[in-house]
Amino acid sequence: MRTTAAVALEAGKPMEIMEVNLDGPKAGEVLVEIKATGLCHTDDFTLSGADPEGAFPAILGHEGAGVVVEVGPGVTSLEVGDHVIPLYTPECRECEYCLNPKTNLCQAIRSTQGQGVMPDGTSRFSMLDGTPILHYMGCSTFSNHTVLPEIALAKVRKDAPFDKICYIGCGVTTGIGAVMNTAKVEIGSRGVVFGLGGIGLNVIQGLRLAGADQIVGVDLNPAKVEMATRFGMTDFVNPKDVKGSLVDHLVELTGGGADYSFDATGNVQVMRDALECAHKGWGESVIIGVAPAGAEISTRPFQLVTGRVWRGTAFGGARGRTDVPKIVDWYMDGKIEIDPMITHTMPLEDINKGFDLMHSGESIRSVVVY
Ligand code: NAD
Ligand code: AHE
Ligand code: ZN
Repeated sequence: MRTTAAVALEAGKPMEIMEVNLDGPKAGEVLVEIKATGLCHTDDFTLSGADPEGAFPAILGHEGAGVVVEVGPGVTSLEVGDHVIPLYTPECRECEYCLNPKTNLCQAIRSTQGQGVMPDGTSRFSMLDGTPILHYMGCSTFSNHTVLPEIALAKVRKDAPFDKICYIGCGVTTGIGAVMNTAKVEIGSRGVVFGLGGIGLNVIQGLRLAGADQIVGVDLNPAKVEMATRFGMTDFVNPKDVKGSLVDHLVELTGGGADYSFDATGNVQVMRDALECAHKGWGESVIIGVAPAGAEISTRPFQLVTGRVWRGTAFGGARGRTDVPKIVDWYMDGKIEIDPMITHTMPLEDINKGFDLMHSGESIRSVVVY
C-alpha cells in the first residue's frame, strides 16, 4: 500500500512529508493505522544526529496510538479494529528478561529494532523509487500507517481518545513509571526533578500520586513553572538564579537532600547534580534523560560509598502490554491528567513546526493528529 509519512532523510535536516510504500504484515506482524502521535525529545535527539543508533533515511516517531488494519499469519492476540499503542519496549513474555521481574527490557527483537528493521531483517517501508526506509524504535509513528510485531502493541480500550493516549506510548508512562516502578517512591518522600518538559512533568505527576511531601522542580526555563505547579511541584529552582552551588542549594532546600531525584534533561552535568543532591545514606537518583553519543557521567565514588544510589530507567520500567492498558484506564478514570500537557496539535504537514516549538521551549507536548 501507499501511505503518507514524515521521512527523516538525513541527520540535522527537517523531515520531508511524502508518499511511501508500505508492505503488508508478515508472520507475527500487524498493520496499524496511526491516528495520533506525540513528539518526544528522543525523536529530536535522533534527528539531530546525536543518537549512536541513528540511521537514515528513517521514519521516526514512537509515541502513537491507532487502529489495527490487518494482521499477519500467526497473530493471535489482536484483530482488525482493535485500538493499540505501539511499544518501543515490547513484551514477548517469553525471553529471559520478560521472565525476570527485575526488568522490563524485553530483548526478543532488540537487535533488529536497533538496526531499524523488522525481526526478519528487512524493512516494510520504501521510497516510491524502491529505496528502503528504516523503521525507528520499532514504531515509526510519523507515518499514517506502520507495521509492528504483535509483541510491540498494547491493546487498549476503544473509548479512549487517540490524541491524548498516544502520550502514554512514551512520556506519561516513562515519567510516572520512573516514580512508581523504578524508584518505588514512598509516601512522605522529598523529590527533586530536573527538567520540566514532557517527561519531567509526568515525574512530578507521579510523585504527587505517590504521596511525596516535597516536589522540587529544576529548569532553566521559568515558563515551565505554571504547568509544573499545576501537576504538583511545591518548589521551583532556576539554576540561573542560584548564587553558588546548585547542589548545596537543593540539599538545603530539601532539609539534607532528596530521597529521590530524577534527571529528565539528558544533560550529563545535570545527571551529576541530580545524584549529588540526593540524601547521604539513602538518596536514590534516577537517570531518565538520553545523552548524546560520546557523553559520559561522572561523580566522586565517595558519593556512592556514602549511600547514594545511581540508577536509570527505560519506559519507566513498564511492561507495555500489561501496564499500558492500565495507565489508559487511569487516564479515563481521572486518576491521572494528560490533556493540559498537550499544548499543541497539528497535522503531519506541520510536524517540523512541532519540533521548533520544542526547541523554543514553548510547548510541553505537541501531538500530530492524522
Ligand atoms: P523536553 O524538551 O520536553 O524537556 C526537557 C526540559 O529540560 C525542558 O523544559 C528544558 O528547559 C529542561 N532543561 C534543559 N537543560 C536543562 C538544564 N541544564 N537544567 C535544567 N533543565 C534543563 O524533553 P522530554 O520529552 O521531556 O525528554 C526529556 C529527556 O528524557 C530527553 O533526554 C529524552 O530523550 C529522555 N527520554 C527518556 C526516556 C526513557 O525511557 N529513559 C523516555 C522518554 C524521554
Ligand atoms: N539509542 C540511544 C539510546 C536511546 C534510549 O535510551 N532510548 C530509551 C527510550 S527513550 C524514549 O523516548 C530506551 O528505552 N532505551 C532502552 C533501549 O533498549 O533502547 C543510544 O544511546 O544508543
Ligand atoms: Zn520518547
